[in-house]
Amino acid sequence: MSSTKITIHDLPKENLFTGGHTACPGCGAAILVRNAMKVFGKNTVIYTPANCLLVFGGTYPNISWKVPYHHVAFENTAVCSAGIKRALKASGKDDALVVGFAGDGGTADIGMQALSGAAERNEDILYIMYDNEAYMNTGIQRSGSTPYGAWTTTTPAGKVIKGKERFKKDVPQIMIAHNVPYVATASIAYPTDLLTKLEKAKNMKGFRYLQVYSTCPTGWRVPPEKTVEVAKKAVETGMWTLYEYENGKMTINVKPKLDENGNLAVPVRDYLKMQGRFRHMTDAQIETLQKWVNEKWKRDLALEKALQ
Ligand SMILES: Cc1ncc(C[n+]2csc(CCOP(=O)(O)OP(=O)(O)O)c2C)c(N)n1
Ligand code: SF4
Repeated sequence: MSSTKITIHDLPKENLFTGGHTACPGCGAAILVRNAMKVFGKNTVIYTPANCLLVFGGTYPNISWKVPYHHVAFENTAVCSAGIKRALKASGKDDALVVGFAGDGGTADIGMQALSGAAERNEDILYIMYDNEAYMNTGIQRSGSTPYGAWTTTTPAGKVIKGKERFKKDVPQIMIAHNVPYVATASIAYPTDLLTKLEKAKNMKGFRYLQVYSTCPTGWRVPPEKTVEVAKKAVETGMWTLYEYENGKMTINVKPKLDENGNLAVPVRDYLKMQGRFRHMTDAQIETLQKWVNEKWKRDLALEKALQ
């Protein structure tokens, strides 16, 4: 699975997602989209459903996109992107890249049916989920991608419950189960890994899925200047595994430090204490989450071994 590494120094100067947008300071989604557009270039058509990205970059007349961009409804990113690609193909413009950019709510929950259908048909599109782990645009409601224990406005931390009681839905594994050509996880804190994956996905045919860890300082109660630090800690603690699945083979790209027993060396507590959304968590809850992370890491390793 070798490919030429792309670093931020390889990117062109011109922004195809321009400054002046209204994302919060430190928004991971804005960092992702600006850099991704430099990889994709001008021959790109974008679809975004309702989400923060639509609001901060795509509300008329203050539009940041310098390429054609479409919005229809919240639940149909994959099918609208696929329709755009088919229309381009029919009009002799098959060389254009079509990218659907959706949040985790628009992907893991409401967009899942359209996503699954498009993946099963192997539509020729690149689908990117920027994962800020809640419905942020409408006021921080929990999604299927919100982690265990996190405070959101629909999983409050009070006497009855203390944050989300369910674990994070593993959407990349759901996409792998669709047997599509490319599935990868990435993070705004690992730019070379991210840009290399974007470049690779851009140049492939068929259905490609990327899920990118995108810090949300506002919804996570994190100072904006800690955006990248928090994202790095997610990988170091095993809360986020960086891997890619390409034509049936899986590779973990960054392996976190392990102790002498093969367990994750950096405790999940180090990640949680950086964020207000986890502040209320009890020792028992932290232990529950640590167990889940240890098991997830072992499962990721086993999958890598199985998919060689
Ligand atoms: C069918 C439908 N239901 C609900 C909404 C309201 N809505 C707009 S954006 C949004 C949240 C989007 O969350 P997510 O996809 O996680 O993206 P984020 O806002 O976090 O960027 C919701 C619920 C809508 N536009 N359409
Ligand atoms: S709420 Fe979060 S995802 Fe939305 S613009 Fe602000 S930082 Fe970005």
